[in-house]
Amino acid sequence: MATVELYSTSVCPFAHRTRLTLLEKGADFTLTEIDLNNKPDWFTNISPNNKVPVIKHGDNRVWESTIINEYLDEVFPEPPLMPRDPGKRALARIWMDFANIKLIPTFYKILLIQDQEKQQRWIKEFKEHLLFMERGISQTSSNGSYWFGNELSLVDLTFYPWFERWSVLEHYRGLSIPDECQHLKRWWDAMSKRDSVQTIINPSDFYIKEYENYANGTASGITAKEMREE
Ligand SMILES: N[C@@H](CCC(=O)N[C@@H](CS)C(=O)NCC(=O)O)C(=O)O
Repeated sequence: MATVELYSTSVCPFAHRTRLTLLEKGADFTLTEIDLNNKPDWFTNISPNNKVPVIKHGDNRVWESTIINEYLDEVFPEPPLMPRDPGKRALARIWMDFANIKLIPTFYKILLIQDQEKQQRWIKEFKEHLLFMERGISQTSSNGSYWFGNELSLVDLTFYPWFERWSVLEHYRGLSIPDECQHLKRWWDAMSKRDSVQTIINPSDFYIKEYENYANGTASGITAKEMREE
């Protein structure tokens, strides 16, 4: 089978999802690091939305991290990272969609929006999302450590990168995980110990420095512009 060619940026949490999935699958891949502040001219020919991650695999080119992960789960079936039961598969997609349309935009708005009153509103909303996730995981995990119990799934890999970047929220906005979120804390702890996570983990200082321009509102990349919109 063809080797996966991944175009990635080490600070990018969306690309982080893809790298974790490839590691969990034990798939062969090459990684081309893209400097988002100085993208090579050829990058627009590879990435239709001018973003990382994107993969080339044989004749296929796939972008959008959630879609890439489902593609990888299909072409590298072992170990499976989606539940087999259709009801649970639907639930997995619901939570991945929640990550993309609710939790993650809120994470960025807390940093990018400088108006104090608005920022506080986003912080409140972010905490509500965490409590909603806590209720979700307490129902699906049946007391295992991962979203669907003892088996890792794409849902875990979809959420994890933003938790590795929690030091940014803590450093710039003083946020910590609400005490009520005991299942989420246990999940985060279990995720942090996985080999795939440990292989590519970055220290808190790295993220604090990299996200400084988000926290002071000066970030001007495509993603920052999109996430700033209210
Ligand atoms: N929805 C996309 C988001 C990808 C994304 O926003 N990537 C960022 C880096 S974290 C990017 O490449 N941005 C280009 C830019 O800011 O110029 C996905 O899930 O893959």
